[in-house]
Amino acid sequence: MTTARLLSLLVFAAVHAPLQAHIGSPDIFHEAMAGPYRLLVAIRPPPVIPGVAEIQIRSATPGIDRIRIVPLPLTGAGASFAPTPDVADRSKYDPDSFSGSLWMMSTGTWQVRVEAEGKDGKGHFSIPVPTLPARTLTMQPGLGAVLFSLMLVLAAGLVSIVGAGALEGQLEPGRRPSKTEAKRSRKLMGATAALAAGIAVLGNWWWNSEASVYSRNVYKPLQVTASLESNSRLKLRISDPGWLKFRKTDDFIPDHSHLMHLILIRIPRMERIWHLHPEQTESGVFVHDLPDMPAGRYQLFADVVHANGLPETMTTEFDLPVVTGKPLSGDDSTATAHPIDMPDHRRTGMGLPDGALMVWERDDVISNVLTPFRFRVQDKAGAPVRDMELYMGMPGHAFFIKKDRKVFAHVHPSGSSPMASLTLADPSLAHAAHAAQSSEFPSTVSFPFAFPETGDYRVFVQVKRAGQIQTGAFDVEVW
Ligand SMILES: [Cu+2]
Repeated sequence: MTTARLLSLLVFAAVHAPLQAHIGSPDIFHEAMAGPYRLLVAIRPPPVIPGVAEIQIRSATPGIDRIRIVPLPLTGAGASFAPTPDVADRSKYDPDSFSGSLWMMSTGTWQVRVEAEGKDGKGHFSIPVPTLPARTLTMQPGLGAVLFSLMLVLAAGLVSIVGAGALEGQLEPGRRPSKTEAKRSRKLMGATAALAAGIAVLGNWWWNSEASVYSRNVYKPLQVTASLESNSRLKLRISDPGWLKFRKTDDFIPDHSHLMHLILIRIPRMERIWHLHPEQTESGVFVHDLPDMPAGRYQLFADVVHANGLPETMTTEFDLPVVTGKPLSGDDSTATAHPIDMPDHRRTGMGLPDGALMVWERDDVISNVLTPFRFRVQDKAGAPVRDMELYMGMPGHAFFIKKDRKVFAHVHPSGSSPMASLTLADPSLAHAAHAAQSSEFPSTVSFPFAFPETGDYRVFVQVKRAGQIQTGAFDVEVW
């Protein structure tokens, strides 16, 4: 059984993906070592908060006796007081697969701590989980109708009990009620009916006000507008459409040493991509001096991470005239790809500028199935290259983008969480990345990901070799 086949056992039931951090791709994927065990984890955050997150874990290392999972806030005092962990259920069919569900109690950022124990010892890691209410649950019309008729029956019952109690209940057997008594009973019944109606109206008002308070909690991503100043300076203005008070537009923390990762894609053909890092000039304002760019329409995806570890992706479209700008520098990069309206769904190799080849070890791709997307870089002779470096602290960066741009996910070999959020969960990771800088890196990078829905996608993969940032582009039809 290949790794892809083994890992494909991590499957979520297909659901319509609500919009969250990343775009249209709310599930969280993570691949890391928990002590001696390599674990692949998929987490589906709850769509309503409080709600239940679904967790699936597969070990690539055999010999695990038990996996425990526990939810806790990502930051703040609660982060150090873990409740008693739950033991994840082992699959009946695959001894290396585990699953569980955990309650996420409040909106913001949580983490799931995964602890593995087995014949080789123990280990653990934490995965940040944004908890963003994506919708309010609505009552099904059928259930509403049933409950409404039950309420009418109850109200009618109350009225008739009061009426009978006031009239027949007071009479000796055999005596007929007088006119005055009958009138008094009818009055009481009328008053009871008015009271029942009043309670129903007040109840409805209370329900609606609760619902509207909750609907204000439903996650609304930050918004961004783009404008061009002085020919080549791009200005991004971030605004908050109104969500929870704790969200700010000036509390971003560096992720791979940049406050913002900006992806610009020329649309609709997606034949050019830029990965840039604008600077913050004032609260909610970022600027960047663009390189040379052709005129056209562009889609922008801007990744930021808040101080509480919550990642957000903003998006907008805008038009540019021909831009004559500065050469790219630092971590900025650009690449050219074939137009997405002429996709090649069987292409496995993409030539790189120095004659090397980036090869996608591809397999069939099915939506909602967690798959390691593996890319190998080989030299002209077909041998693995030996000049791979970290690009912004990572062996590689991958962007999974749907043709209609309704899905955008920025993924690393460690998974879908930004390094800045992971480091909040485990500060020792920052040192680990630093230490790794000096060693030689493998020529293969692998990204754990599951497409949230079927359709045509493009995958951009970026690696760094001997100081050069190189980008591959591949097309995939997801079933
Ligand atoms: Cu990245």
